[in-house]
Amino acid sequence: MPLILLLLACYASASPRLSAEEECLLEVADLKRSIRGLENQLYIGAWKFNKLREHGYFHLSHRRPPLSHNETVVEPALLPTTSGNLIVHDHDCSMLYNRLKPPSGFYRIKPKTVMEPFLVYCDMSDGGGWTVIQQRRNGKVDFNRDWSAYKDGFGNFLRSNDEFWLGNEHIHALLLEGQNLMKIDLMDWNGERNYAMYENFRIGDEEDKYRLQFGMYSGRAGDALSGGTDMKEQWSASHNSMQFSTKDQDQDRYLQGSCAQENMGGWWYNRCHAANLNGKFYRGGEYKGKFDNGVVWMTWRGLWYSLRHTTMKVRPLVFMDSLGSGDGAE
Ligand SMILES: [Ca+2]
Repeated sequence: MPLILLLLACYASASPRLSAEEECLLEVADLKRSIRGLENQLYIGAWKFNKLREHGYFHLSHRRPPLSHNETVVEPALLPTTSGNLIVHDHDCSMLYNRLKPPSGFYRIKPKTVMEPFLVYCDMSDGGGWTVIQQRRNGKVDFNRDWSAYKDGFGNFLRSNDEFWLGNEHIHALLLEGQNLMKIDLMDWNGERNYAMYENFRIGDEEDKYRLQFGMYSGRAGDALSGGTDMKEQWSASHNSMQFSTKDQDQDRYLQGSCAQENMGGWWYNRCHAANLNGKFYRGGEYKGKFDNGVVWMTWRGLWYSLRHTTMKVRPLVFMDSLGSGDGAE
């Protein structure tokens, strides 16, 4: 480790006089600044590498000098998804955005100190700083999965249009502290977009079966998570304070059967739903069937229309992208 050697050399050569000690401290501060600079370069390098894998090409702004005869080409190692020796600072994508303002893409975050870092998609558009917990795009990923799959997360974490569920353990950790804002972006099969936002979206731990809590709604797609505007609908379909259910764990309020089995996804089912974003992916929008099990947001396109794109993304309620930007604040 060159840094340790430099520090040792610095202390070994220091005379007992105070000025030398101060000189050493200055040098250490300089080294710390260099480390931060190198870490920033590492992030940007990791992003470039991801882009390269995604698109198969990448335009480097500075051309690498040609290799000399005795130099060998070193193949880049694949980025580890859950462990490794990269330093992860950021609790979520908003912290990363404030620190480096990188483009949208997959990055590793670490919401709690006692937690392995994990890969998330950061949406750095739409004001920036969004951590994405769910994405539907093309129906390639099966969302009709069991408890342990929803607990740990599933899907693909490589390309911007990949489908995934971040995992209830990760989502719980991500939303544990502070006040946040959940934004749900929707798109129908005509390309029309809509959205709903909820303040203080959070879920309980596994012991409480990842129970959902959320606050005030705003947006244009309607408050489907509260079950709609009708009292009767809300009684049967509000998702607030519901526990999570999957096909193998029924925590819903529908006594005669399993909402998760009928609606083919893991969700905070009541009796059963007015929103079913993890439901079955139907091409074309309108669908027929025994159950209203499509990718549904009832208050916008109704129960018998399955949406084409959905994104569930979260960031702190008070988000100021001017804070901490630039050279990496402490
Ligand atoms: Ca049931």
